[in-house]
Amino acid sequence: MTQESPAVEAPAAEIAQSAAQPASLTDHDHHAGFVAIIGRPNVGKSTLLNALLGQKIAITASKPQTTRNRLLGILTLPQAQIVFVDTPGIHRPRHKLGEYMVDQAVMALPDADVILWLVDISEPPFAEDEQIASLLIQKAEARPVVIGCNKIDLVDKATLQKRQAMFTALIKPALMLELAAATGQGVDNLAASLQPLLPLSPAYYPADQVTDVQERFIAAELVREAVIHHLREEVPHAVAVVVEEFKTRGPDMTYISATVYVERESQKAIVLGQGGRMLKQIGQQARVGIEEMLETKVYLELWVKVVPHWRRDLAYLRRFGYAADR
Ligand SMILES: Nc1nc2c(ncn2[C@@H]2O[C@H](COP(=O)(O)OP(=O)(O)OP(=O)(O)O)[C@@H](O)[C@H]2O)c(=O)[nH]1
Ligand SMILES: [Mg+2]
Repeated sequence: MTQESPAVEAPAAEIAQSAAQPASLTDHDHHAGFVAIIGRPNVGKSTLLNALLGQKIAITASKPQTTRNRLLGILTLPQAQIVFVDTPGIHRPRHKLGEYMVDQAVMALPDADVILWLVDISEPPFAEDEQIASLLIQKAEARPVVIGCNKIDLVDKATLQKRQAMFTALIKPALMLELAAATGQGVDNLAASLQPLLPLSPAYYPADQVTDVQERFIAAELVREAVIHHLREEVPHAVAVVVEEFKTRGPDMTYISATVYVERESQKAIVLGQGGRMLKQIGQQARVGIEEMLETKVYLELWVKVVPHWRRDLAYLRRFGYAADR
């Protein structure tokens, strides 16, 4: 990937700095590059990103279509910098939000040095997996495709091998690896195996930078994650969260005010719950996660508002960060 690519979301100064640093003699065996994590919804892409980094930057859930934006996870090792790109699950979109999500995933392909196709090996390939394989055959070009067989904790050896044959029948990978992102099994091995597939290059990002998004974005995501965990089926899909205020109040207190947007009055009533009890529980869960991230106490204020059909409304998609010009 070139350093001018728009998917390298480092501030211009950082790009200029790394461009100005030619690979020195000590860099001759340093690898750096971008690994796009692609897959259908719910296979464990975001869980893997967090496991690789040893910290939570991406929200996860047992329900599909959790991730909505591309998100970088920067893993700096002694001899490599692997920039992982978490992407929304590839699915058949039903509205503009879904189209944006799938676009985010597809757009990560040309910018990647390596494509990590993550599959859920506890299930046979879905129709979506077949579509992804065709997409990769079209778009991967010379990039190595690595198949990551996730959730090996859920299958026996014989099933694992049978399923691996089913996936490799769809596309011939450069490498196939087994892992369980949720337990950490095989995660270090995955990073070590990807390293030599990346180009020789100096690092793209400072060694202490872990992601390209701000704490404010992750805070909004943690509220959305709490909504997904507490509410069933359709409601989470209709939710967007905007952090309105994010203020440091003293050395050990952050004040955050956020709005939870839904599409219908009936959904607002569900998010609020009897006497506001559901919103309180959502707020409590989100607050704990945000406090862990910020390492301060957090005062979190949540509001709920209705915007009919926002998932089909470009102006609101833009406002919520779900438009191409994010
Ligand atoms: N048993 C098991 N569950 C896992 C593993 N990895 C992830 N999961 C679970 O799978 C579910 C989906 O995980 P996510 O990381 O949100 O999946 P995703 O691919 O990012 O999903 P989308 O963002 O919707 O595309 C969660 O309930 C995870 O805990 C694993 O190795 N083993
Ligand atoms: Mg995800």
